[in-house]
Parts: sequence; C-alpha cells; structure tokens
Amino acid sequence: MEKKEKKGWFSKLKEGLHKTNNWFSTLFNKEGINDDFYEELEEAMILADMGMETSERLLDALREKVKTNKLKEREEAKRALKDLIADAVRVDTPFAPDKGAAVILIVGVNGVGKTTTIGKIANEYKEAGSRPMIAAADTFRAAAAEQLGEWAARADVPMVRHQEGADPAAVVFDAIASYCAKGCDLLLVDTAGRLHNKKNLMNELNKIRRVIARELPDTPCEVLLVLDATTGQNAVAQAEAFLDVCELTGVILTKLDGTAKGGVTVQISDTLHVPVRFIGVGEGIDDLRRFDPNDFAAALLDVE
Ligand SMILES: Nc1nc2c(ncn2[C@@H]2O[C@H](COP(=O)(O)OP(=O)(O)OP(=O)(O)O)[C@@H](O)[C@H]2O)c(=O)[nH]1
Ligand SMILES: [Mg+2]
Repeated sequence: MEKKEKKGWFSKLKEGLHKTNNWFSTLFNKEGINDDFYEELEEAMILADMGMETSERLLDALREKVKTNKLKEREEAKRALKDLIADAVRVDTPFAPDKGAAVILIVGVNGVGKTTTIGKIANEYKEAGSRPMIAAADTFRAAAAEQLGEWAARADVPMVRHQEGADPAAVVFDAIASYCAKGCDLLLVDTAGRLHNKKNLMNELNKIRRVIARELPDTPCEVLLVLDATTGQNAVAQAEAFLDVCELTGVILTKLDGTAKGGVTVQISDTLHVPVRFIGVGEGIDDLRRFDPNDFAAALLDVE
C-alpha cells in the first residue's frame, strides 16, 4: 500500500521533471567519462536550473569521486551524482512541528501557492493525529479568507478570520487565543502575497512575528517561504530577498508537477543554506510531500 502511494506522488514529480530527466538520461546513456561528458553535464545542470555555482561545485566533487573510485561507466557517475545532490540538499536541523507544539508562518510573493499549501499541511498533521488551527492573516485580498476557509473545511481544522482589511496581527492574536483555548498544537498562519521590497508589508510580517513571540514565547515558530518552482532563477532571487528582510527557517517549493525543471530546489538549499521542508506536486489536498533528499535527487536524475 505504502509503495503504491509513494509511486503516485513520485511519478507525478517525475512527470513534472520529465524535461530535466530527458536531458540527463540522454547524457548518461552515452559511453565513456571524458571532457565532453563533463562539459555536457554542466550544460544539462544549468539548463535544469541548478545555477552556475552549484553546478560547478557538484561537478568538481563528481570529478573527484570518479577519480578516487575509478568509475568507468556513466551509469556509475550518475549514481555518484545522485548521492552528491542528496548530500547538498540534506539538512540536520529538525522541523519544529515534528518535535512538539509549533507555529508555521507562511510567506511569499503573490500566487506561489501559500494558501493551498496551508490546506495541505493542515490535512497532513490532522491525519497524523495533531490538532492544527489556521489563522487567516491574509486580510488584504478579497476572498482570501473564503478560499482558506474551504481548505480548513476540507482538512476539518478550525480557522480564525476577521473582516477584509483588518489588521493581520490582530487575526493572529485572536487565533492564538482560540488555539490555546482549544488545546491545539500547530498554528498555521496564512499571509498575503507580498514583495520583499514593499516596506510596509514587510513591517506587517514583523508585527505578526512579534505577536507570536509575545503570546507564545515557548513555542517555536517556523517561517517558511513558499516558492513557485516553475519560476526558476526568479525563485532564487525571491529567496535571497526574503532572507535579507526576515528570519526564514525554511522553504517550500510548489508546482514541481508542472513545467518546473527542479534544479532550483538544489540550488536554493546548497547556496542559501535554508532547508527545503516540503514540495508541492499538484493542486489536491494530498499533493504535498516532505522533502526527502534521496527521493528528490533520484527523481531529478531519473535513477530508480
Ligand atoms: N500544479 C500545481 N498547482 C499548485 C500547487 N500549489 C498551488 N497551486 C496552484 O497555484 C494557484 C495559486 O495558489 P494559492 O494557494 O492561491 O497561492 P497564494 O500564494 O496563496 O496566492 P495569493 O494569496 O494570491 O498570494 C492555485 O491555482 C493553486 O491550485 C502545486 O504544487 N502544483
Ligand atoms: Mg493566498
């Protein structure tokens, strides 16, 4: 059963990454490890959105491995690269909600999948036996709370909302009161889409952050940036910009089922040192997965 389930999302991810898979498969199916191979591999890695810096670093490490382990076949090099990619995206920092009560504050630019992802996370934790609560702190966009309310109903999780235009920090304040009263153990906060260069919106985020720190001083808060993987290098720029202005503890890459080339996930983790916590592989409530370095590297390179 578990195997079947895994295949479901794994094949969605692989379908999404088929373009990237094809470049790598064509390359790795040829013979011999020579200069041409490394040159073409670098090109494929950059095309796959891994960025120059990460591609070069991984290639140097691969050359080293090929030499030390006397690898002769491209198939062997492919497996070695898979392990290197998995190592590059692996983090040891535990994810706060897995250790006890926690807050997850979701941030990001417009339309990247924040609200959808909250619904999916609420569902995952609810099904695992946790008691999530949702705060509808996107009071900016018309119908934002209705959209989130539909997800809350689907996941069967309580939600606190105010009128459109209300102070998002006040929503969070009320949600925390309800969270405590109901004995919940995971507070999920949705926020309006914002550009990192809009100062007032960034101040608003900091205000929300302060309310959480003041009202729940002993509860760890994960600040997760949602990024649309189909936007490629733009996602990297967004991550850099948000890192400059708020304390991110992790990222979520969405839309990896679409036209994303996927390598940007590796680049962000490798160059910005922020853990990737989840990946989105569709629009449904079950289309969210914990980020697994090995599975992801395997899907990217099409290794079984
Ligand atoms: N294919 C696919 N679509 C997704 C995924 N995640 C979200 N979407 C879609 O992306 C669109 C935007 O999702 P929202 O969750 O509304 O995004 P948002 O960041 O909350 O948007 P704003 O609140 O307007 O900033 C919707 O059509 C979602 O169904 C995903 O993993 N894969
Ligand atoms: Mg939203």
